[in-house]
Amino acid sequence: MRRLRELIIPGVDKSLLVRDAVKLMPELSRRRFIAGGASFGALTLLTGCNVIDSDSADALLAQVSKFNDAVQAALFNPNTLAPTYAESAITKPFPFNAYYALDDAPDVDGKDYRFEVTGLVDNKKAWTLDELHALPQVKQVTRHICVEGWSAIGSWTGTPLRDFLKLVGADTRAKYCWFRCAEGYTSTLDMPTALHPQTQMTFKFGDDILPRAYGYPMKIRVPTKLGFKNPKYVIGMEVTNDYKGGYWENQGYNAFSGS
Ligand SMILES: Nc1nc2c(c(=O)[nH]1)N[C@H]1C(S)=C(S)[C@@H](COP(=O)(O)O)O[C@H]1N2
Ligand SMILES: [Mo]
Repeated sequence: MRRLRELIIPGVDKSLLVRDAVKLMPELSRRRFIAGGASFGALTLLTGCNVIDSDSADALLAQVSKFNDAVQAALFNPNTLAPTYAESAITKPFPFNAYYALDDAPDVDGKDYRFEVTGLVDNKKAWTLDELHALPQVKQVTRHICVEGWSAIGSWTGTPLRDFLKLVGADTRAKYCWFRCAEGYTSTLDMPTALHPQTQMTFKFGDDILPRAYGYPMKIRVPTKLGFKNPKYVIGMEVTNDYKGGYWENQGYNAFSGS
């Protein structure tokens, strides 16, 4: 992934590209895109296209013409439910993605694993995997959208984060939930997104324990946010009023994907 904000694009007039894209968008997305300021940055984040020349500008327009209104609407408005799909729609194999190759992904030992809950919560505690697995779980089949230009449908099972926040006595008037991962990755969710009914502490992919590739032993699945706001190998959560950013947030990917 590269920084999108400061791209200089020879032969591409950004404002014309935005105007063309608006014309191609379905109704609901168009209204929300315009309400959001119709910026070039939002367009690249929405489509996942890095526009570097006129060919990639064409690719972006082709992408817009395939827009699924319901998916885009959920990304634009955190109060909307993300669409769910039949199990037959699950993408196989589901892609692995990180800022490194799969061989370098964290290999977390489930026996030693602890999920540390800190910050503005009544019950600060380090949870074992057995304790987490004992929580009530639900299955969701949703689409994961990565700004790098791919999307895929997956099946994730776990505990709604809002139920867990209630359980630990989190101050839900706080602004953020900040997540730390085993290899140092971090990400921030704004509290409304953390409390969204589909935001999940995920322990399974399909019917299997979450494989290493997808974040064993726990990821935070957020179908209303882009992929980078879905931290894997999560080892800590802090409820806080301080904006602590995150691995990609700090590199400029914060404009559209949520706080
Ligand atoms: N810990 C950690 N979580 C992460 C990342 C990462 O590099 N490290 N990459 C993010 C990005 S950009 C994407 S698209 C998804 C990919 O998840 P997947 O491997 O399950 O497809 O993980 C997100 N969460
Ligand atoms: Mo991503």
